[in-house]
Amino acid sequence: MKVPVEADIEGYDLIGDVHGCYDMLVRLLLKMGYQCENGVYAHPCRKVIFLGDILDRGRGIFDTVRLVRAMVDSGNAWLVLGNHEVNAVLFAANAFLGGKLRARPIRPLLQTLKQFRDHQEEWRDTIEWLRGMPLALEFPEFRAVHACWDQNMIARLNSLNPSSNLADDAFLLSVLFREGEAHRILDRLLKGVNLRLPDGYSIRGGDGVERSRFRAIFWEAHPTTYGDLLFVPDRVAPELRDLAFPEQERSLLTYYSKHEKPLFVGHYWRRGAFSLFAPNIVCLDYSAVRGGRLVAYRTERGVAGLEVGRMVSVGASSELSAL
Ligand SMILES: [Mn+2]
Repeated sequence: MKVPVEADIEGYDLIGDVHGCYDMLVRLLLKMGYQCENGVYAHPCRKVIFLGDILDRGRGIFDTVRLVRAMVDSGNAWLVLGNHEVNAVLFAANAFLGGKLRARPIRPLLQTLKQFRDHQEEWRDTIEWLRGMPLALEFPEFRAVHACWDQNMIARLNSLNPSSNLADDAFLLSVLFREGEAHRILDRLLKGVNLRLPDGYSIRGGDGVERSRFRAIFWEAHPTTYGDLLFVPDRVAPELRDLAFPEQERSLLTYYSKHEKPLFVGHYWRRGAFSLFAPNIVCLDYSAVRGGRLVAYRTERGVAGLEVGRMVSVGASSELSAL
């Protein structure tokens, strides 16, 4: 979805995966000069863009949803969907159809459903609201998507489903049934490039689980080895790093060139010191819900190029007294 120039906005504050960390979200907004008026956080000349995955995992999911909805509905924020929001919408659609379709992974969603248990009507309404939120946003000066901007997939999405959201029943059902290309498009935009490792190899995730698939980077112009494609090459056997990536799997990759507009993503559970993925790509998910930091990037109109110095963040409650 293309967003025109918003004349009264001097800059945007893009916020990574909140995952129900309501207290951190409030502190981050206050730190950036947003104020709560009539129940809505607002800034006189700035706007928030949530990069998805506001749901699941944290203790304050219910309050987070209310806060985000109030900001979006009053024109003080945008939200692009994350894989956790899509999961929730698919779960609801599946339940509506009698729960007979393909089972979806729902474990992280249980925390969300629990917090909405006494607010069933609001939950149903939230699902309908999420269906109207965009899967990707293109602003005049930058782009925002939950995990990966794949121009071919975005073009296919726009032709299959010009509204670029989940409002259309037929589109939603094709995602749910995993028919056609709809689910592949959503997987790419909301989960990134996930590829199979060669037989006999595995990679240990940040959660300690061994996996036979890996997340591939999408900002390398000419990757030739697995080492060129791995986010965390140090977690695999050295000989795998040097192993040639098979030519026939090259079509599964995508490349976001350095000449494209700056791109903001969440999703990747980053840790430690802030850094850019590439000169024009930054991930703002620093594992807030797992003891990390909730991070925002503050853009300024007319300033091209990304700088780590424009990232602001809050940590867990130990910083509470600092405010
Ligand atoms: Mn995610």
